[in-house]
Amino acid sequence: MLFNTRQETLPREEIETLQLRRLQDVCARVYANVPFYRKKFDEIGIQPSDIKSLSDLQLIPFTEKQDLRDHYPYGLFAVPRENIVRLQASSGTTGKAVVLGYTQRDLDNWAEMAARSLSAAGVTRKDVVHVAYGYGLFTGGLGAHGGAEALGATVVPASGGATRRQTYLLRDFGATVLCCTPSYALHLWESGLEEGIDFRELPLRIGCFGAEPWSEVMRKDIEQKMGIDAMNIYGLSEIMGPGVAMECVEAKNGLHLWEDHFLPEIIDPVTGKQLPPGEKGELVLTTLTKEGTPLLRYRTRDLTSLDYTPCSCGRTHVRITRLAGRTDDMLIIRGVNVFPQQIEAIIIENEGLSPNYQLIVDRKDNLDTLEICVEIDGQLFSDEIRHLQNLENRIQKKVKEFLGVTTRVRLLEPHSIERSQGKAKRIIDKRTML
Ligand code: DLL
Repeated sequence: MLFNTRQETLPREEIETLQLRRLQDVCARVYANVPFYRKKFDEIGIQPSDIKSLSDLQLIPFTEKQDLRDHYPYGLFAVPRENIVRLQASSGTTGKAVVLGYTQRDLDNWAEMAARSLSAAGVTRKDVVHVAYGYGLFTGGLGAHGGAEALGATVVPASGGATRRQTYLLRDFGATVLCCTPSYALHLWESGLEEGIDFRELPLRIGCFGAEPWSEVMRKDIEQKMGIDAMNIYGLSEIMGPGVAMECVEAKNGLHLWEDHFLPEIIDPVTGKQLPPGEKGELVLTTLTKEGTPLLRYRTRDLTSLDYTPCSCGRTHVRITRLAGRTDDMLIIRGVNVFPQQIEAIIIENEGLSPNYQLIVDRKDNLDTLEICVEIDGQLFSDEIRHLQNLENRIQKKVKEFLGVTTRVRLLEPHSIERSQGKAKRIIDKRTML
C-alpha cells in the first residue's frame, strides 16, 4: 500500500529535477550556516552556485563519521540550537557519540518516511504495532513509533528489555506487527516458546526488522518460525533512523530508498570513485531536505548496490540491495575477506543449529584464526558426540569450500551465547584487543 502515492510514484525525470533543486538548496544552506562546509567548499574553490547538475555532486568532498565526532556535539548544526526540537545520538560503542539535531520539519519528514516504509511492508492503520526497538537516544524506537503513529496504527511503545513480559504484551494486546532487530525477534520468539506462547498462533503477521545485517536465509528462518512476512528496514543515526529505505511486500527484493529526501551514490570504498548502477560498493548519502544536521556525501560504510529497474509495486524510487555488511565489519582472515552474514547463511541451513552464533578472531603464531561458535538446539544437544563432530566437520568444510577460509567450529549448548536486546554482537576480534 502506498502512503504518499504522488511522491512514491514520481517519474524518474521529476525525481531528478526535484533532487537537483534540493541539492542546490542544501549546498547553499550549509555554505551559509556551517563553517565546516564553507571551509571545505572554499578549500577546493567551489561555490554552491557551481552545482549545476546532479553529477556536479562529485565535486563535493565526502563527509565522514569522524567529522561528526570532531564537531561534537553541535558543530555541524545548520540552524540555531533553539530551532532544534529533538536530539538523537548514535550509541558510541566505537568511539565518541555522534549527535544529530532535528527541527520540527525534520521530525515530520522522518515520520512521513517511516510511515511510507511501514506501509510498504504492508502495515495499515488497522494494525497493532509493537515497537521493541530501544527508545531513547537510539533512533530505532522513536523512529518506528513516529511512523506507526503517522500511519494511524495502534502503537505499543514496548522498547527493548524485559523480554518475557514483552511476549505477554504481544499476546495480550494482539500485536499484528513487530518492530525490532532480527536477532531480538528470535530472542522474543524463543522466550515466547518457553512461556508457552507460540508466535504462529498469534495474530502477528509482519516484522519490520533492521538496525543490523541479516541474511536472506535468516529471513526465511524467521518467517517460518513466526509465521510472518519478515521485512527489511534500513536507516542510520547520522542520516535519519529507521525509514531511510524499506522493502516492499510485493517484491521483497531490495529496499526503496526515499529519493525525494536522500540522494544516493555507490562508491568504490578504496578509490572513492562513483560506481555505475548494479555494482556493489559503499553507500554514500546526501540529505536533501534535512534542516538540523544536513550532511553532504556522507560515507555510510554500508555495502550495497543501486537498482533502478522498475519494481512490481509501482514505486519509482531506487532500490538498494540487501545490505551486505559494513566495510568495517569485514573480517580479513589471512587475506580473505569474510562477512559475518556469509557464515550465518551456512550455519542456518543446517538442521539443529540455532541462528545464535559468534565469530572469534584471534592470532596465533602470527596467523589469523577464526572460530565459529554456534548454539545447537535442545534436541540435537542430547545426540551422540560422534554426530556432533560430524556436524562440526561439515560446517568447517562448507566454509572452506564457499569462503576459502579455514575455521574451527565449536557447537555450544543452547543459551550459552548472551542474547542482545538490540544489535547482536557477532564478532569478537581479539586481534584488536591485543
Ligand atoms: O540502527 C537505525 C535503525 C533503527 C535502522 C531501526 C533500522 C531499524 P545506527 O545505530 O546508527 O542506526 O546504526 C546504523 O546499522 O549503518 C548499518 O550498518 C546497520 N543497519 C541498519 N539497518 C540495517 C539493515 C540504526 N536493514 C547502522 N540491514 C547502519 C543491515 C543495517 N544493516
